[in-house]
Amino acid sequence: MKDKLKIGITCYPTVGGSGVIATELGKMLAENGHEIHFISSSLPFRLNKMYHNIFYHQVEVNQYSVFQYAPYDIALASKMAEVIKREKLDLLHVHYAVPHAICAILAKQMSGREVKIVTTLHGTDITVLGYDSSLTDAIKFGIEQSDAVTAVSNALITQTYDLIKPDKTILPVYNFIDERVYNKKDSSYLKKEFGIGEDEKVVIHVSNFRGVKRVPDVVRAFGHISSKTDARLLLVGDGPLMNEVSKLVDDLSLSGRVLFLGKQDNVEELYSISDLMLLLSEKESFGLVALEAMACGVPCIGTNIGGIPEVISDGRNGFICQLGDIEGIAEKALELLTDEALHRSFSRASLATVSNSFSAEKIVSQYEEIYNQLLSGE
Ligand code: GMT
Repeated sequence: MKDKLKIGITCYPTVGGSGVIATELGKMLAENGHEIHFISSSLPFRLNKMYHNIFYHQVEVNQYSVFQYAPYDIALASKMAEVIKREKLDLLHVHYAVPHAICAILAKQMSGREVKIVTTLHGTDITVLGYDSSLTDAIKFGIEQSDAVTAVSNALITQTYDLIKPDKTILPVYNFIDERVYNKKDSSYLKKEFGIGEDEKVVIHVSNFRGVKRVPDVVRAFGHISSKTDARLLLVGDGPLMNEVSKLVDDLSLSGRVLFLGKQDNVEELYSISDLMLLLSEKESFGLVALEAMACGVPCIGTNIGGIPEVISDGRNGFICQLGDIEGIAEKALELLTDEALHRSFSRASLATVSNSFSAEKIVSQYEEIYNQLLSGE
C-alpha cells in the first residue's frame, strides 16, 4: 500500500459549504504529501495559494445546438476518465451523490482502471433531491456503487436511510476547520470602520440566503434583541431571500442597526468582532458557518434541526432553540449577550469543541484511514 496517494476530487467549486470542505480537504491532503487533482467546472474558490502537488483539470461544458441541455455530467465523467488514466489516480473523492458519484462510477468504467470511489454526502444532495422521486434511484445507485460513503453528520445518515434506503454503510465524518485560518484576530479597527460603538454587541449571520436558512427569523429575533440592548446585526452573504430580508429590516425600523455586507471572503475577521452567531435554518445537515464562528470564539444559537445539535451543545458552548421560536431565541441571545461570565465560558467551550472534535488534523486523518482501508482491500 502506498502512503502517498493520487487523489481526484470533484465538487461544485462555487457552492457553499460542500465546495469549501472539498477544497480545504484537498489542501490538507496535499500538505500531508498526497497528490491532488481537482476535476471541476471552475477553479475551487478557496484554492488561493500555489501548491506543487495540487493540479486543476477544468471540465469544459459546451452548448451544442443539437443538444437541448449542456451535457455537464458526461463532460465531467469523460474528464474524470481522462485524468484517472493519464495520472493513474488511486481514488476519486466526490462530493454529492448526484451527479458526482454517478459521474465517478461512469468514469471508472470508461477508464477501465480499478480506481476507488469515495462519496461524501453533504445534505443538499439528500434533503433536496431525496424528495424528488425521479432522482431517488439515481442517488441510491450512486451511494451503493461507491466503495465508501461518508456523511457530514449522524443526522444526515439517519435522513439518508429514511429517504433513500440504500443498502450501504454510511460512515460519519464531520466537517472540519483549519484553525490556522479561523481564529480570533484583532480586527477591532473594523468595528470602528463600520461605525459600531465599542460597547455595542454584534450579532452575525452568514449564509447563502436560501429559503431554508430562515434569514427573516434572524432579523425578527434581532429586532427583539436590539429593543433590549445596544446591538448591531451583520448579515453576510447574498441569495434569493435578500429582497424579502431587506424589506423586513425596513418594516421593523431596523435599518440603522443592520449592516448588509454581501458576500465576503475572510469572514474570520467579521467573526472576530462578533459576540453571537445565529443559525436558524429549517434544514442543515451540519452548519459549517457555526463551526467557523466557534473557531473564532463566537458562541452560536442554532435550531434543533439536522446536524446543528451535533455541532452546538445546548447550554455548554451555545444554545439550541426550536425552529421559528423567535421569542425563545431572543431570550437566549439576551442571556448570552448580557452575562459576561456565561459568554466567556461558552466562548472557551466553543474553542475547545472545535479543537477536540472538529480539527482539520483529526478529520483529515479519518478520511486518510478510509482511503487506506479501501486501497489495502480491508
Ligand atoms: O447550505 C447550503 O445551502 C450549501 C450546502 C452545500 O451543499 O454546500 O451546504 C451543505 O453542506 C455543508 C458542508 O457539509 C453543510 O455545512 C451544510 O449544513 C449543508 N447544507 C444543508 O444541509 C442545507
